[in-house]
Amino acid sequence: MDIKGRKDDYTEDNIQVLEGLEAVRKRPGMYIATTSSKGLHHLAWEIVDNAIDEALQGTCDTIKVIVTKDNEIIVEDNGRGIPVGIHKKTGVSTVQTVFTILHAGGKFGEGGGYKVSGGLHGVGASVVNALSVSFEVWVRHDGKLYYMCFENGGKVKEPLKVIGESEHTGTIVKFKPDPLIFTETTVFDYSVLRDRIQQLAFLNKGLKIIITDDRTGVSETFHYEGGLKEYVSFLNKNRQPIQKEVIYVEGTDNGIEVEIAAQYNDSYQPSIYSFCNNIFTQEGGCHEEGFRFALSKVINNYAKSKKYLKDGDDALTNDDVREGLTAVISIKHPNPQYEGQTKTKLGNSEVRPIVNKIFSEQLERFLLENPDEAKIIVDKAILAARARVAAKKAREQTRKTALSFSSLPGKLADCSCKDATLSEIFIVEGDSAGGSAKTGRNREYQAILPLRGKIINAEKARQEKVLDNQEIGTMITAFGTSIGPEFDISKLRYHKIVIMTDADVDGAHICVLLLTFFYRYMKPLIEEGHVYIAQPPLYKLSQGKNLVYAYKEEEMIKIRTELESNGKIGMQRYKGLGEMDAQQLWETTMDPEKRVLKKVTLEDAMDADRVFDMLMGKKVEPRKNFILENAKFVKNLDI
Ligand code: TSJ
Repeated sequence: MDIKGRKDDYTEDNIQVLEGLEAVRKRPGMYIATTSSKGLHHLAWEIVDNAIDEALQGTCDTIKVIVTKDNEIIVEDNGRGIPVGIHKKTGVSTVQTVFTILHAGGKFGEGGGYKVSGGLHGVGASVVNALSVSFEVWVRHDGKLYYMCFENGGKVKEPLKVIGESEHTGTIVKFKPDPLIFTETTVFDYSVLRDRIQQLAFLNKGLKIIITDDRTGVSETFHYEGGLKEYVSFLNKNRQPIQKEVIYVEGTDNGIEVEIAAQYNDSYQPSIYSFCNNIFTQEGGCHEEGFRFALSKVINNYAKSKKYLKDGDDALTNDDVREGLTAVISIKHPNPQYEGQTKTKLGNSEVRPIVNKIFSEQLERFLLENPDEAKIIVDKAILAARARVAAKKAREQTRKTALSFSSLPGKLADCSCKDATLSEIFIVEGDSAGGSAKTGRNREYQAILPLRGKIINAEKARQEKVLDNQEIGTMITAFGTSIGPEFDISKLRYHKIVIMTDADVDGAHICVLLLTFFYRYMKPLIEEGHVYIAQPPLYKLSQGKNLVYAYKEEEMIKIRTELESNGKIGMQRYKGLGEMDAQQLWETTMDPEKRVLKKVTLEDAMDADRVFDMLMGKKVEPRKNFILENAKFVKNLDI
């Protein structure tokens, strides 16, 4: 396009710009998927990711994130500052371009590096502007401090201008999400922000990220020189590592950066997390496949060469060598392709041989240089292989038994409805609550399974042990799906599985045990949204014949204050489900018209696994701290 042409188009471009941001406001779902709390947080990530991009260029080492008292977000970096000159294509400043043209964020500088961006895969800062009531930016560059601001969905309030001097460089963005768009909530959740920020600090070693919540005065700094190595130590914090050090591998091939950290612990489950460009690839993909392939190939070769595996022995499987392995795989790719149901599976096939080569070479060297560590790893895998054979027999036995009895467990009070899509099963803590639930339920479509005995920790025990557990066996039979490799969701007998436990620490513990079992043995139940947590009320308030239930403390205080003005009130704090009679349990917790259920997400279940040991109370201190800190998990349980 020649200069004249550009000039002629200029007004038209301008109209397009306005239409662009208007389109975002008309259909926010197209750009941020949801305007729920999750979408609200996406806005923060979009801005943070832009600052992280600058850090990935090596031009920034500190990022500050602030939540203001007014629920605005401020993100500040000490990078080069967004370019302030006139942008060739738009004829206005680059700053204005970034914030008013869709998809203009990131690589507008020539030969820019990775377009990173989490969650939304980089919709651009302009989308955040479009969905904000106010949006301000400060740029420090060339000794000057520049400022520009927008209002009401990206309308320029003040164009870019110099407002002072500056000795440093960097960018500051401050925005306030528009309550007209985010109708559900405009309140940022500190624990959501801090968890991801800590993860970003682990994934980008050396980068310092400081998060401050002005609403509470809390501030935390995350800065890991060890990066992924420290991430794996963190994940293994409540497990018992069986190796002295975390294995750490890095390399670059064809512009693809690979970083892997791994350490075995004494549990029987793998905890392997992979990322591409800082995005959690929940469904795995080519980087994970390359890693898995290398892991089993190298360990098998080593075991054979050292004669730990004899000539006639079966090779160790992928599962055998992954047992008890905590690992994080992080790659940086200039052109990632995401596939799968949730677009979180890395599809770039060229990544597979690259990760395989880098990890194979360095793992092999590690084993040769550390024969004691190597023996521990091989021994663990060989034990896993034996256990696998035993577990298969146990599963076959379980299936045969289930078939031969071909009847449902005695303590299950089944529903009469045979349509699984309409049926629900309540897993209830304790016999007395189980009794009330059986009496109070709608027996047409609600089944009750009371739990009596202890549920085994599926994280800590071998498969045969897990299957031996009475309570687990009963659940498997009741659900009808079988487990593990034989799991078949089409056989599921109830489309809602509702965990109903007391709203105390022991109840939370049982809940965690159940989630851990589902996560490890029946993951599709969670992935496909069949698992729920019931929310029993915490208080009953009464005034004459008037009864009101409160599910949270704030709610109770509010109701109490309102009722008190009318005279004397009675209040009961429920310590357990058992304190409610059948009618009350139905009304408050089971009646689909009135109850509140929390749908369990994969993240909830993953967290359950991580926080597990703290709840087990083996070490008193962490347990106490957990209960104090677990605002997030208990809140998840409460909602
Ligand atoms: F999201 C955002 F755009 F609002 C935003 C961008 C928010 C924050 C907090 C920081 C940033 C940002 C952008 N920090 N640093 C940059 N860097 C650039 O935009 C930049 C600077 C120089 C050059 C160059 O080629 O010289 C290129 C780029 C992309």
